[in-house]
Amino acid sequence: MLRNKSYKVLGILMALMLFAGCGAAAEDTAEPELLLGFSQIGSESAWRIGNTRDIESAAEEHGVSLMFENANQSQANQIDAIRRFIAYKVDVIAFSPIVEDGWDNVLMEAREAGIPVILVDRDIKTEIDGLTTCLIGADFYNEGVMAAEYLIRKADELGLESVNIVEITGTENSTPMRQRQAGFADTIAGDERMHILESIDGDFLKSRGAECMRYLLDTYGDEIDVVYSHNDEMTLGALPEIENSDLVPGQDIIIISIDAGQEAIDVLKEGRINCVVECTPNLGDELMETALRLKNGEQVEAVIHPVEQVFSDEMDVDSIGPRGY
Ligand code: GZL
Repeated sequence: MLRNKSYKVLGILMALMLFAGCGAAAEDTAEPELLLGFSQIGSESAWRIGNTRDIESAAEEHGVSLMFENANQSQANQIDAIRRFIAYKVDVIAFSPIVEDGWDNVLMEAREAGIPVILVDRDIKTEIDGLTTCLIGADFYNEGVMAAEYLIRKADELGLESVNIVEITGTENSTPMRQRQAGFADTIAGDERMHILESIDGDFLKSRGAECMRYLLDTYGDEIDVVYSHNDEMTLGALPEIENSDLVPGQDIIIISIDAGQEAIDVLKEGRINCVVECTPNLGDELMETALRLKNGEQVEAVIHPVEQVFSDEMDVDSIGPRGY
């Protein structure tokens, strides 16, 4: 009797395993819940590389099938990628526009194809309503405000009566460049101590940051009290140029940067820069959750800003943990 019973149990167990296996197999071949086309600007900075990494891992975690294209800093490549996504009939298109202008035609094609578009990181300028459904990205204006508010506190602490500033900006006509510049300028506008000697386009690139700093040092020399740099890459490019001019960054010149990647936090801890405003690259989860809501016909918020903080020599910098980008 025992033997018969064990055969029956064995048969039931094998049937259950077979069913589970089929289920798993069926699950593996199930259509992905969402096919998302994403056009990334390029790989110009640690921030951008961190943003890409975060989007790819979020797609995996959310079971989203991701068509990812790197535009290598070219708007034309981004427009081509969006047209490929339309031809491929993806469910949702997302992209980080390298500059704000020149998107109307391709986004009208996406709208005619019935494919919703999410802006990631940066915004566009358009006179046509309804070309995009949502912007997921930092409040760059506020980043500029936080940078200027730090400088005003620093000038008060040092008792400075006049503050000469040089500004190394990000890519001209990009949202972070326009808004970081405006937020900073509007905040110092009422402070008669503050003078911007010159703003120069560093294109968010380390090499350009070095070139800009070399030009500014040749032009203004030790008149410079502050460098306001729109991202860490350009800041890290500028530092050796300052040191080669026998000036001590963080002491002879106040250095303010934006992004707060690991390298910038490391030089903040060394005292070579004074303030880094955070701009988180970790937008992947919001992107996937928003895209899934759109696929399911749900309403989404028009703008989603992550919460960001300021790291500076006003705090215990050794307490700042790993940044992950
Ligand atoms: C900001 C992002 C900027 C970063 C730069 O959200 O658009 O582009 O600040 C990056 O590092 O190149």
